Amino acid sequence: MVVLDSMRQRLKTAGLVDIADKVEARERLSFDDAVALFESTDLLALGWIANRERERRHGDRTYFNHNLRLEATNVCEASCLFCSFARLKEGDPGSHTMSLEQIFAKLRQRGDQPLTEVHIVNGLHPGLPFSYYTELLSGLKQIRPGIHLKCFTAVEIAFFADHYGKTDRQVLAELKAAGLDSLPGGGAEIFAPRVRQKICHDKCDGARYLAIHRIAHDLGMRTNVTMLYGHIETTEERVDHLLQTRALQDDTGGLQAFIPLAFHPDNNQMRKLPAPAASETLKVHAVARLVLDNVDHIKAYWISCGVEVAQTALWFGADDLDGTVQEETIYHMAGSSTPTTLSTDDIEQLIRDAGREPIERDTLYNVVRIPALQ
Ligand code: V47
Repeated sequence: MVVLDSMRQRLKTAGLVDIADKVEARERLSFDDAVALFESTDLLALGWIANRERERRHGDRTYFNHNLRLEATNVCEASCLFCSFARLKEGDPGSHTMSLEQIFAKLRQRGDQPLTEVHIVNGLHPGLPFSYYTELLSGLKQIRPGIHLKCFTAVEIAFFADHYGKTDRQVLAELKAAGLDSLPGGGAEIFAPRVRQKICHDKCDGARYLAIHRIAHDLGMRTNVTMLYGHIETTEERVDHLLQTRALQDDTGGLQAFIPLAFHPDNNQMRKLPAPAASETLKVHAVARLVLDNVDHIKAYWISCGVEVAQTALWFGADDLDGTVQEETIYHMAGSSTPTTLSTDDIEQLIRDAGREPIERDTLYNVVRIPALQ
C-alpha cells in the first residue's frame, strides 16, 4: 500500500520503525523505547504511531462527560511551587472555603442538568474536621443519589490520614462509606524524588500516592493518574512516571484514564519557566498512549492544554476530553485562557470539528448517550 510504504520510510528515517513494529505486534515498549519516542524530532511520525493505536482501541470514538468541578477550599498547608490556587491561611487574600450548604447549593441549582459526576479537589486545609468531608459526600448523594462522586486526590487522602490520625485505608473506607465513588488523578506531578523535593517537598511522595491508589482499587474504587509536565522534569523522569503508572495498572487494573497536565506558569513561584509548547503537549499524549498499553483512556484535559490543542491531541493518542467542568479555578488562576465551562453541545461540536465521533460517557466509561448527527 503506497501510503503505508511511504509512512514506513518516514518511520525508518525518524528511527522509529522498530518501535512502530513493536506496537503493531502488541509488544510492550521498554524504558529506552519511551525515551526514544520523547526524543524523536519527527512529531508527525510519533503521532502516526500513537494515532494508529488510538484508532485500534477506540476508532473515532471520543469520550466526554457532563460533570461539575468544585474546589471547596483553596486553603492549603502545602507549598507546591507550581500552584497558583493555594492560600496558606484562612482569611489570606484570595482564600475561600465553602460551607457545606454553599456546596450543596451548587448541585441543587443544577437540578435541570443531566450531570453524571461531581469532581472535587481541595487544598490541604488544617482547620476543618473530618466530618466536613464525610458530610460533604453524604449530602451530595442525598441531593442526587445517582451522581458519581470523584473526589479528593491521593495527596488529600494522605493528608487526611496524617492530620486526623487514621491509616490511608481507614480514610478511604470511611469516605467510601460516606459516598465516595472514585479518586481523581491530581497530585501525581512527577513521581521522581528529585523533582518532588524541588517543586512539592511537603506533600506525600510518589510511592505513597501510588500506594493510596492501590488501596482504592482494592476497595473497589477506580482512579485516574495525572502527570504534570513541562517544568523541571527530565525525559527519563517522565518515562519513570509512566512506567510506575503501568506497573500499578499491571497489578490492580484499577486505573481508568491517564491525564497529562501541561504546566501553567502564571501567578506561581515557577513563573520564570515558559509554558510547554503545543508540540510538547501532543508528544506527551502520544507517548503516554503508546507506553501505557494497559490503560484504556488517555485524556486531553481541554482546560489544561487549550481547546484547539486538545482537539489536535485526538489525533495524537487521546480519546477523551474530560467534560463540561463548569467551575474550574486551579488552571484559571495559573493563566489558562480557555473558557471555564463548555456545554455538552460545545464539546460534541468540538469533537465533530476535529473529525471524531462524540460519545457521552459516565465516570466509569459507560455510554450515557451517543449524540445524534446534526
Ligand atoms: O494536582 C496545579 C495540577 C492538578 C498547576 O482525574 C497545575 O479526571 C498546571 O488533577 N499548571 C489538578 N497544572 C487537576 C487534576 C485533574 C484534571 C482533570 C481531570 C482529572 C481527573 C484530574 O492540577 C493538580 C496539579 O497537578 N496543577 N497547578 C499549574 N500551575
